[in-house]
Amino acid sequence: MGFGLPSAIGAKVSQPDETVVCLAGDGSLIMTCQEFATAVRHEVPVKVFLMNNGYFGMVRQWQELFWDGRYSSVEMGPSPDWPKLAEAFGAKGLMVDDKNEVEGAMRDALATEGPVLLDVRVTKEENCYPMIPAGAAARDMVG
Ligand SMILES: Cc1ncc(C[n+]2csc(CCOP(=O)(O)OP(=O)(O)O)c2C)c(N)n1
Ligand SMILES: [Mg+2]
Repeated sequence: MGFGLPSAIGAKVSQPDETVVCLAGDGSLIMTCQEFATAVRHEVPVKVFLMNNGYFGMVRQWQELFWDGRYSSVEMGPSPDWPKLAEAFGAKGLMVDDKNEVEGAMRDALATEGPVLLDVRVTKEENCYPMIPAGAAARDMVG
């Protein structure tokens, strides 16, 4: 967590002719979003696609499936307005909340010059599979 944006900046600096996209969760991006300042300062045009579910989703899923839905410290609470946050650093901020518009929004983000954040509002409690319960073996994975 938090590794995506800084490493995307490094990847783009080392491979300037390649398109570099960072796929990040909201819990992860909040840890290092200040690096938009670095991307803007050094003109590194990384594209960040944020999967914004308002949760530490992997941990929430554990609590839903294995702890009877007793959520603790997994809701992000008052998250920033992500596009505004990107704009505050001098990057471009975009948002999409309609799944029929995601592809177009991604194309727009890729076509926009400079560092871009695309805030993709996803279903808040969608689960990801497969996963392995705590203490279980790989053959016991749920999915
Ligand atoms: C530095 C760090 N802290 C904590 C964790 C444990 N952890 C793994 S996934 C996760 C939640 C991730 O939330 P988010 O980035 O919003 O992604 P989501 O699962 O919601 O898609 C946490 C806390 C980690 N992997 N790395
Ligand atoms: Mg999340």
